[in-house]
Amino acid sequence: MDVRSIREELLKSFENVRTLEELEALRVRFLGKKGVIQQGFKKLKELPPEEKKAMGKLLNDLRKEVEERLASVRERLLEEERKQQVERERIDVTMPGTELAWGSTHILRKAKEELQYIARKLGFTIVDGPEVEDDFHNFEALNFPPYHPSRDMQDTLFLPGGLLLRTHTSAVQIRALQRKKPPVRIFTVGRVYRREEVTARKFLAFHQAEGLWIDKKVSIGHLKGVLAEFIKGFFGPGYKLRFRPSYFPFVEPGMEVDVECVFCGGKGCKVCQYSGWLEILGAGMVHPNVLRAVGYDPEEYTGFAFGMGVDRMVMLKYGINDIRLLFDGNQKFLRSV
Ligand code: FA5
Repeated sequence: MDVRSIREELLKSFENVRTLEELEALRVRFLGKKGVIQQGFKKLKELPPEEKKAMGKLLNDLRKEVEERLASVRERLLEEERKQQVERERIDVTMPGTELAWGSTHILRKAKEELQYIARKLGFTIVDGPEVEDDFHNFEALNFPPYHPSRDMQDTLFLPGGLLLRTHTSAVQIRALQRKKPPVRIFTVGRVYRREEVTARKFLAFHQAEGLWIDKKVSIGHLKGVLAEFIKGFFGPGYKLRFRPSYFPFVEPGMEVDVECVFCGGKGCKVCQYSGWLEILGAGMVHPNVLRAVGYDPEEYTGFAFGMGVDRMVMLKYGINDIRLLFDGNQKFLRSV
């Protein structure tokens, strides 16, 4: 067996190795069970004893050398592969990035924030209330007697366990009055629910803003002043208000408030049905029965409350003729307002 020529062949083979697979093939060829070196060891027994020792040493040295070679070539190949990978995955930080679409505030949220800003400036505290209510807060304490036809004014969505989805933010009035001591001056904006047939002007989950001011000697004059400030703050200066008598069980006197048509400036157009006025809210002086229901003395305290239709106000402000557009999430529309 010519160990020297095996060694030469081996060294030459290592020079040509390009991949880890080729290296593995070489390892098998030289070091595997049926490999050249192993075969050499097998043939040792056939040699005369004086040659056996020298040949054994040669083969052992060769095996060691092969192992060292394999290790160093593997290291070289791995290093090359790492370099290629870095090259492949190189990032050009000067390339323009993927443009991310910016979100923006929905006009209903914007309106909510604007109304809250005006309310704060007028000294109201912003509060919140639950959307799942009980009969007491949504109706009874607001002077809607059980089985009274006034309850039909707001078609209600009932839940199991005597609960309901609040039909108006006036329920928050009762919670605030129960929690606080007079004077009470609170403002809330939130979602309310009614079993309505959806039309261009009516939705079944819409938004209201509610204000309540209870103190000694609060008059209807204060109510008019506060509403005028809200309208001016929200729509801009110059819009006239009109107060019309109306009925809500929880106020006396009750009224509905119209704003001069923002589309035609009061001249009369299709939107205001040629009346020059648009209804946006209900209001009135808090009924003595409501104050009594929460333990306030109506002889000592008076106050007013108002409830605005936020979606309707947004429609007027932005000239939107269908309430459904506010809830569709249509980006084309939302970007256009
Ligand atoms: C009320 O809900 C009373 N709680 C308002 C109130 C508060 C009166 C405090 C007195 C004192 P009304 O049902 O009219 O009232 O609703 C108030 C406003 O909500 C309406 O003027 C209108 O702008 C809006 N609104 C009512 N129903 C819908 C609906 N289905 N879709 C969109 N907006 C509505």
